[in-house]
Amino acid sequence: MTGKTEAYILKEIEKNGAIHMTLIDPERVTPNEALYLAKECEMCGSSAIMVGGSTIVSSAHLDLVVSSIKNRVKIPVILFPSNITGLSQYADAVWFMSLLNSSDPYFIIGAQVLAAPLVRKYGLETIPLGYLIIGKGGAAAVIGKASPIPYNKPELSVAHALAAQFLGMHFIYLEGGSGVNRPVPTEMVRIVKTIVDVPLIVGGGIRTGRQTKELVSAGADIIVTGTIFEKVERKFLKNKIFEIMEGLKEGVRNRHHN
Ligand code: 1GP
Repeated sequence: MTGKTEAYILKEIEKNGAIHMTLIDPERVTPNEALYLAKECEMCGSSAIMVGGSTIVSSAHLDLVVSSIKNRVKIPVILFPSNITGLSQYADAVWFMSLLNSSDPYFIIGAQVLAAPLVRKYGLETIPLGYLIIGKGGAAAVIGKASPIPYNKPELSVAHALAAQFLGMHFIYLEGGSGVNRPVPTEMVRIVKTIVDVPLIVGGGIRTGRQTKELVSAGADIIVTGTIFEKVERKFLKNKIFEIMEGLKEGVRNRHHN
């Protein structure tokens, strides 16, 4: 069954060719800072706010961050949990995700079993997501005990993504790792997109409009950025968001020319 947030995401992709989501790590911001960032991103055309990080120290703080965004921003807030502590009843939906290349069953199905009753109690919309860590993978690779897929082995990404699709997952996320120096290779995105039917999310280490353009023109349906908006000075934030959004639009236009 497709919930309201998922239907909105699919419609946005259909309408725009590709969309952007902003990732906010609740551990790195106050509720006010999160709200400021979410409002700026909404104004500049981001389609949703994702909230999550590799470590969640306080569930109470996560609740404050999510509810402060929810109160003032119209685009959906989607949880991006690294563990059962990443849930909040105030969000619109949760990426109900399995780390496909973890060597620890906890991150493939264990955490999901523990989280499911709470997700139901909170009435959160679940969006099934196959999550795949590529290359170095940053903190997510360490926490999730991933066997990262080498950059030059796109066929391994294809095999994992296809398995996720056959298991019924609605989206595939190619994760380069938050704050890494090198995003997922465009060639890998291109090959996965050619073979896999479900929408493709790409994130990790994306800092420029140019990188966004290349990944979108290779076939990424959703681009996620987090670190770059946290790091840029406030006076340059709007420019940076516009740069990413422009790259996204150019990438879509580029697809039609290829
Ligand atoms: C991390 O893919 C996301 O899970 C975003 O990465 O923080 O590098 O933008 P960045």
